[in-house]
This record gives sequence, C-alpha cells and structure tokens, in this order.
Amino acid sequence: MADFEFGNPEIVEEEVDILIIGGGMSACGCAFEIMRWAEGKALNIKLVDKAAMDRSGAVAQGLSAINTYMGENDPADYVRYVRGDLMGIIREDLVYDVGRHVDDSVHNFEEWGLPIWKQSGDEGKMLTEGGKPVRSGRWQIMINGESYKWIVAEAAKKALGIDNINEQVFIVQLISDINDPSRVAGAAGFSVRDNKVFIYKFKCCLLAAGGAVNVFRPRSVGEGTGRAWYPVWNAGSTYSIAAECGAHLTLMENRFVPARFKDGYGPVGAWFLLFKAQAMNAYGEDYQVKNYSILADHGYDEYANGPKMGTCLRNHLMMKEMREGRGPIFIDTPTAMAKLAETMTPQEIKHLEAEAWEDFLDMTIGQCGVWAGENIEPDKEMSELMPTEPYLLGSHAGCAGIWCSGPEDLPGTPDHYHWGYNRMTTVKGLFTAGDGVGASGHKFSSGSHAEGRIAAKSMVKFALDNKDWKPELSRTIDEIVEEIYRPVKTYLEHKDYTTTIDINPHYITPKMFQFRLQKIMDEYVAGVTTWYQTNAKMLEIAEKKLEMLREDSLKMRAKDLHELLRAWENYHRLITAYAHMKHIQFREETRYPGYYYRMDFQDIDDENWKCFVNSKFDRETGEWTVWKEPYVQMIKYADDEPIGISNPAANV
Ligand code: SFD
Ligand code: AMP
Repeated sequence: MADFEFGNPEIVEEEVDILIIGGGMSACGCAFEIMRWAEGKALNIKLVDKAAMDRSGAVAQGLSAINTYMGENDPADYVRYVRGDLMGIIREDLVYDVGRHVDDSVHNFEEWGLPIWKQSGDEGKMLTEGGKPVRSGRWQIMINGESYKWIVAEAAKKALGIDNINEQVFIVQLISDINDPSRVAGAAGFSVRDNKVFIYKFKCCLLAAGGAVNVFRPRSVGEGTGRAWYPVWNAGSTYSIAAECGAHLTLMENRFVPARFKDGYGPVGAWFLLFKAQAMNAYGEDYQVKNYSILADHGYDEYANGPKMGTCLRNHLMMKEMREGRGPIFIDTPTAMAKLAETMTPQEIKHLEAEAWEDFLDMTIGQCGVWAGENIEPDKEMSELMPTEPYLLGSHAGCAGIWCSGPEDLPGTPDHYHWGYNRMTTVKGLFTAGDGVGASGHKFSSGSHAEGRIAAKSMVKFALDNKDWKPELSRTIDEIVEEIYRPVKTYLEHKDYTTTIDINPHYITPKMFQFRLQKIMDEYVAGVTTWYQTNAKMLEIAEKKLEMLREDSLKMRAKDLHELLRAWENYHRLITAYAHMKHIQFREETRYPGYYYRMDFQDIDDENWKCFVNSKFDRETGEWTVWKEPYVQMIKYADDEPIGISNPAANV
C-alpha cells in the first residue's frame, strides 16, 4: 500500500501518444501489431487493464474452439453468414475486413504455442503448412485452449514491453480536448490495489474493455450468484465510457441470449455441430422441426431457410416450448456419443470422450462442477438447456456497440460507413475493436484479435498525422479526482451515522445498486422474468426508474478499493442498460425474436426498420438522441441465403 490514505489518493499523470484501454483479445491484438507500425517512429504507447492480462477478459478461463477461421472459405461468404445470423442488418464493410484478416491471427496463435486440433493424418502439421484443422462447423475450429489467453497475452506483453503496461487500473472515463469537444484527449481511472488515481493524456486511444454482463438479473442466484456465461468483470465500460464522451452507438437494442447447459453455462456449439447432438422438448420432440411453421407468423421466415436460421430464431423455437409448458429442453448427449461410437474402436471412443469433456474443461469448468454435484454422467444422462439472461456484446452472436468508420478500399462503401481512420468512432482519436465495434458480430476471439490489429495500424497513422498536436484536458485534475473518489468520500463522511455500515440513509452500496438495476432491466426491459417480452408502456416505466437510479448513482458508497471498483462498474452497467432500453424503445418491431420481443410490434418490419438504430448521449443533460441510419447491402445475396430477400432486385 502506498503512503497515501484511502480517500486521499496519489495522483499519477502520464502523457503518451497512444493508450490501449483493456487487455483482452482486441487489446492484445493491438499491442502485438502496433509495435510493428510504430517501430522507429518514437511513439510512446501504453496499455492499461483493470485486471491481469494473463487471465483478463472473456477468454480468462480459456476456450475450446476458435469460432472464426476462414481457411478454405471466402470472406464474402462469411459476411453472408453473419448477415443471416444477425437478421439482415450488419456493417458488411467491417465484417468483410475482419474476414480477410482473421486467419493471420489464428496462424500466430499456433506459432505462439496454441494447440489446434488437426484431422487424422495431419497431426503435427501447422495450419500454415497445410495442416487441416478439425472443424466443428464451417467457421469454427477446435483447440486445446485452456491456456489460450495466457499465450496471446504473452505475445502482447513481449511486443509492448512490461514497463508499458499498467495492470489493475480501472478506467472510469474519457476526457475531451479543451479546444475541440469532438476530440478525445485523455482518460482517467484508479488503481484497484493502491490509493492512486491515474490520468493519461494522449493523441488517440483504443477503448476495448469488452461487453456488458450482469446488466440483467441473472438466472444464477444465492450461492450461484456470480456465475454467468460471459465474464462478469466486463461491465459495459466500453459502451458507457464511449457514450459519455459523445461517441455514437449502434444497434444497442441487440443483445445475446445464448442457449447453454443449464446452471453451468456450458457451451453447445461443439455438441450440436461436431457431435451432432439433438435438442428436444420434455416429450422428446424436435422443436425446431415441429415449430418451424410459426416463423411465418410474423415474417420471421424471411430470415430462415430450413435448418439455416439465425441464432435468435433457434431460441425463438425453443422458447415456445418452454412458455407453453413443454419444457425442460434437453440436449441428448448420450445418444450422440453412442452414435459416434458405433463405428469406433475402444481406443477411438476413449479419444472421443476426452474431446467431449475437454470442450467443457477448457472454458467452462463450472459445468463439470454442476454435473459432479448433481450426479450426472453426461454420456448416460441428458442435460437441460436453458436460454440465459441477456448479455450486451459485439463480438459473439450479437452486434451491440459503437458506430465506427470502416476500411476505405472496399467497392461500394457509402460515405456514412467511412469518414476517417479505420475503426475510429465518431469521436476524433477514439478507436475501438472486438466487443466495442457495433453492427459486426461473429468475430469471436480470433476476429477480436484481428480487429485490434486493424485498429493498431490506423492509430499509428493517426498519431503520426497528429504528431505536433498537444492534448489538453477539458476538465481539471481536481474535478476528475473528486468525481472518481466521490463514493469514498460519501462513505467516509457518513459511515458513523449508523451502527452498521451497510445500512445508512446517506448512501447506497454498489451491490444494492446492482440489484436495483437488474430488477428494472429484468422486469421491464425483456429479461427472463417476462420471457424476454416488453412493450412501450413497460419501457416508459423502465425509463422513469432508470432515471431515478441515475440520480442515485451519485450516492453510491465505497468502503474500500474493491467497492470503488464495484461502484464504477455498476455505473457503467447503468449507462449501458440505459442505451439498451432507449434503442429497444425506438425500434418499433421485433427484429431479434428469441433475443427479445416488442409485444406491441411483433413483426419484422423490413420496410421501416431494415436500418441501423444509432444514438448519442449528452453527459451534461443526461439526454439520449436516437435516430435511424441507413443499411447498405455491399455483398451480393446468395441464392439460398436465409435473409429477408423481399427485395431481390437489391442484389448488387
Ligand atoms: O463457446 C478494462 N468467446 C468465444 N470465442 C471463440 O473464438 N471461441 C469460443 O469458443 C467462444 N465462446 C466463448 C467466448 C467467451 C466466453 C466468455 C465463453 C465462451 C464462456 C468470445 C470471445 O472470448 C470474445 O469474442 C473476445 O474475447 C472479445 O474480445 P474483447 O477484446 O472485445 O473483450 P475481452 O477479451 O473480454 O477483453 C476486455 C478487456 O478489458 C478489460 N477491461 N480495462 C480497464 N478499464 C476498464 N474499465 C475495463 N473494463 C474491462 C478487461 O480486464 C479485459 O482485459 S463460445 O461461447 O462460442
Ligand atoms: P456456442 O458454443 O453456442 O457459442 O457455438 C459456437 C459456434 O457454433 C458459434 O459460431 C455458433 O453460432 C455456432 N452454433 C452453435 N449452435 C449451433 C447450431 N445449432 N446450428 C448452427 N450453428 C451453431
């Protein structure tokens, strides 16, 4: 602990050329790539992560698959796949850009030591030597990924140099330039270990702090609280920090509701795609076949073509069973294993079992805990599947995020897709990647890494183009420190008013604040309680309650540095939640059935809503402005594409 006392932090000011906020997949990609372009350019670059890079972010526990690897595929087909999965509205320029670069990241991972499964006969052969990966699906390849994050972080650290990395520093806000409010000039945060506030000035920065978890009341409660599918430590910082600095957000109405092994949140992809397991209702019926025709009820069938349908539509068909009392939903792991074993030798069966359990041990070890605790042997007994609470993210099967400028070299790019440096937001000097980039899902771990690298290259260009520019903060150091440490001050001032520090009329604990937020979101903004349903009236009530919660955010207390972290995480969740609610309120249709339903507008309405919804937030007034931004189709539709082809003439 430093000499400085709690409540009276040391102030550390640093000026760099480029700041990387976050230490996850995108930030590691950025750190690795940036040094190549910055070499010999005398640029000062720093990375700041709220945790320890070796295990920070979504890949902390490891992963069992890399979900984006082109290999023999054409990136244009990847765009078609992502467009179909995300119900027809994506930024095709951004997705294509990821597709054409992603494989290089995967090749690097393998070179750095990540074991990638190979087809028999190709064992030991690297991908770059023509080794054929074991594909679980068209885009996914299997890995032994327990140490995935460790491996990727090591390369990033080596590139950047350990002295240029500040771990355990939580960034709270960005600060605009005093002379140009549309430009970012700095960032401020605090150490979660020592009494220190950090204030950075820079020419540009990458904001890559992941997605948002625990915005909604989770299914796991009581002793299970804290178990979620996506990482609980990614608290919406990316979206809220960017919004507060004036960046335009896009498709924040989108969310991801993954169907997962119940309670353990174990992955389903490998089981469905690789092991060909069947999902069914309580009566053994294949609900995807049985319910297929209901897709036509609200025009959802425009986005499905037999078994080819978006992830949200698969949820939609499953939820009907649960809503109507034919749950639980089961995944038939025993039959899948038995079928695969039919033609195998005992040794091959052993290998198959090892692969099947590895899928969980690599990235969701908690699932094995659930099985052990409930005496389930998954090769003998089926497991339940459950749609989880909603998550906000831009890199998995969702596309919430920030509106970014795309690459300049793709034919047919409209002006509103490209206004500056690649992956720069609408705020000058503010870049993002991974979960931060909106309207461009299905990047996953590899695509996020590749996107961090894309951003790195443009940030170096930006920094060099602005070599003589000096950042000047629009807020004073005193103002910033006062604001960041407000929860501490509130605590110290009032803690002796009552006999127990957790009950006090002068403040709200971060934990209680989080419960309030989650209750509002769950009950009014289409959480699990209402089976993901909402309407204009419910959203109006949500807005009123969220506004009151925003007022009360000023009263959060922090009794130690850990609570200070929790206070600011929850503030970030609140602003992210607000954006989500405003976007759902604005989009008067149900674009993502199975993720959420506007019960007062249940149809997909391509005529009025085949467009992006964008927004901006005014930090001073607390007002949101929300508008439509035109969608432009850049990649030709394929003949069998499950996508609203109500207007085939639009094929270009
Ligand atoms: O099975 C601050 N993901 C999967 N990707 C795959 O390629 N294959 C899979 O198998 C995947 N699956 C999966 C995945 C994730 C999880 C949790 C599970 C299963 C259980 C998705 C990828 O992991 C994901 O797409 C990328 O990691 C996204 O990258 P990025 O960079 O956008 O986010 P990050 O890695 O979470 O990193 C965020 C970083 O920010 C830090 N941070 N730092 C400073 N100040 C703040 N205020 C901060 N807030 C956050 C974090 O510490 C972290 O370093 S499967 O489901 O399909
Ligand atoms: P998951 O483990 O569910 O995150 O899935 C990993 C990958 O498999 C993602 O790219 C998913 O979109 C894809 N996937 C999962 N389930 C299915 C399914 N039933 N049909 C097609 N693709 C799927």
